Amino acid sequence: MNETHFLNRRQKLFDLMDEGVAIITSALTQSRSNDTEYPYRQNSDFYYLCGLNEDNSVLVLIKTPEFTKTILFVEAYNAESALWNGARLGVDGARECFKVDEVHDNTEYIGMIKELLREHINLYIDLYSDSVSLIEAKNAAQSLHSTRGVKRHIRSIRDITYLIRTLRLIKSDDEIELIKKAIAITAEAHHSAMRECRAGMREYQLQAAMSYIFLNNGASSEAYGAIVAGGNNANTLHYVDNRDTLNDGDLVLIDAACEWELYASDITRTFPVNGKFSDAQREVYNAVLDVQLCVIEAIKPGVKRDWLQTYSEELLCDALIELGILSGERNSLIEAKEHKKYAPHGIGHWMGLDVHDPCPYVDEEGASLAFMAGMVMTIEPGLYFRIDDESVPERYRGIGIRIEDNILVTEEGYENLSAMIAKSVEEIEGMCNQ
Ligand SMILES: [Mn+2]
Repeated sequence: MNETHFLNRRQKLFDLMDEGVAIITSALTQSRSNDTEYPYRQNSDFYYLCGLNEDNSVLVLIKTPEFTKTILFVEAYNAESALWNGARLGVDGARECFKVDEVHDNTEYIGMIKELLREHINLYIDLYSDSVSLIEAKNAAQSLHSTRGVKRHIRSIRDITYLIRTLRLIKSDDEIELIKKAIAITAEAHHSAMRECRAGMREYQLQAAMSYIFLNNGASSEAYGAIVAGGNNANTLHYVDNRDTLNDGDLVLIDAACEWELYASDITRTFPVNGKFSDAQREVYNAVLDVQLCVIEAIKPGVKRDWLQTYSEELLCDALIELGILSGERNSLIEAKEHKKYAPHGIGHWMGLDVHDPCPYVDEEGASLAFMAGMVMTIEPGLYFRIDDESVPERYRGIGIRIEDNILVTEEGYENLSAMIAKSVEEIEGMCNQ
C-alpha cells in the first residue's frame, strides 16, 4: 500500500459525505499490566484512510461545496520519547510520508477543531467510540451551540464508520494481494501443525509451531487468538485455553491464522491427532466438507448473503438427518431450530482489515446485500456433538468439526483464496503422515 491508495480512498469517502467535517481517530495504546502495553494495533478505519501506524493521531476531512481538505494531527517528534520508544514520524516526517493537505502537531487539534466547527453544520464521527478527541469535538460543538452570535453550528452528528465500511466491503487488487500473503503463511502453519502433531503433545505446542511460522515469515501477529481444541474441546466454540493434552484417537480443531500488513486471514482445519480418521470421524468430516463445498460453489455476484445463510442451514440440517442425529422433515426441523443445537453459528463473515470485518451485511433499508466482485468472506460450516449429549449416537459424541476457507467473490463466481490448504480426508491424512 502506498500513499496514493490512501488518497484515493479518502477521495471516495468525500464522494459519500455531505458537506461537513469528519473526524477519525487512531486506536489507543492498551495497557497490559502495570507499565507494560499490548503491541499497538491501529484502528482499521483510521489505517484504511491514512496508513499511519501511530497512536495519538487524528485525521480530519473537510468537505465544502468548493473544496475538500485533509488534515492530519500527529504527535511531535520528541528526543526523549525516541530514546525509550523509538522515533515517531513527527509533523515533518508525516508531511513527507502522506499525501494530506496539512499536518499539525496534535496539541493544536482542539483549538483548530473549535474554529472549524464554526463553519459547518454536519459532524461525522464514530458514534460508538469513546475516543477523547471525539468527546472534545462533541464538547466543542456543544459550546458553540450555546454561544450567542455564532452564525453556523453543528446541527447533526453522523456516523462516519458506516461510510468507511461501505468502502471497505469491496477489496482492491492490492488488498487482495495482502490477504493472499497472510493466507500463504497461514497455509504453511496449518500444514506444519498437521505434520508435527503427535498423541501426547499439548494443544499449545501446536499453537507454538504455528506462531513460529507466522513470526518467522514476517507476519506482524496472529489475526485473532488461536483455537487449538483437541477432542471434545472443539465443542466449545471460543475455546482458547489450548492447554490440554492431545489424545490418540481424537480430532484436533485448529482455528488460527496470521495478519499481514494489518490484513487478516481466518482458517480452520480439523484433523486426526494420530493422522488417521476413524470411520465415525470421517463420516462427520465428509458431511461438513460436503456442506462447505456446496455453499462455496453457490457464491457468485448477485447471490444474497441471507440466502446463502439459509441454504447452508438447509444443507447442515440434511447432513444431521443423514447422520441419524435429527429425524423428521427438514423444513419443520429448521423452523423449530432443531439444527441450531449442533450447528449454532453462522456460515461466515466478511474479512479484511479486521478478521470479522465490520462492513455492512444489509443495505440502508435493511435488505440483505447481494454479493459483488471484490468482497471477501469466510465460509465455515461446523457440526458439534458434545461428549455428554445423549441425543447423539454414541459413536459421534465428542466430535466437533469446522472447516473454514477464505473466499473472494469474482466477476465469474468465486476464488477460494485458501484452496492450497489440505482439506479432503486424503489430503489431510497425507499431510499428517508426511
Ligand atoms: Mn472465522
